[in-house]
Amino acid sequence: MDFQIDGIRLELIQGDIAAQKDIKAVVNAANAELKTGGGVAGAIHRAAGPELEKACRPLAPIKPGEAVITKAFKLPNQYVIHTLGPVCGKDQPEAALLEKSYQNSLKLAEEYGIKSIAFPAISTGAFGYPIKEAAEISLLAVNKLTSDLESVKKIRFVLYSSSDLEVYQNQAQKIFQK
Ligand code: AR6
Repeated sequence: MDFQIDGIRLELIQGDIAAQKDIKAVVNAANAELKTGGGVAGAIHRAAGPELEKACRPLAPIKPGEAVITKAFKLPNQYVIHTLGPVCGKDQPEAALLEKSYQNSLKLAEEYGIKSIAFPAISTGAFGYPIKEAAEISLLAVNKLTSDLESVKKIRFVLYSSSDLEVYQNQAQKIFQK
């Protein structure tokens, strides 16, 4: 499902964040140490190869809501933007921190002149954020920023399951089709 907002194309798809060939920067749902892990971080580091962890070392640790950027090595992209989402029920205020993760990732994309960026559903796996709330926060974060974006022309959300995609589609229809 696609939307057009302030000249930005917003795409919602089901897929693997490590297989987004036509996208300049993919976002990693990272851990504070920027090491490989499970879920998104595992998929991204496996596909990028060990050089990615080496490149991350001098940038770690990061705090919830922060984002840093590296090259993408063997991934089919140019950059990886690593952000640490909040652990639900632990890092407070969690909604604001999750919003920050999206804002800071988009800010970095702008700084690097990146035209297309793909996000996973940050914090909704190991970090336990409910998908419906997380979908709303992430889509509203994008909605707030679209008018300020100059480089970024395409924002893709890559959802792992069909049920997560459905939740995102429902939230996006509420937010963007008023
Ligand atoms: N592509 C797209 N989405 C995926 C993929 C994939 N390959 N794999 C999982 N998801 P998570 P978090 C979905 O746990 O909650 C890591 O171990 C998944 O279904 O990757 O921010 C790190 O090392 C879920 O909806 O990220 C951290 O310690 C979403 O991506 C911690 O987990 C996020 O799941 C970060 O936890």
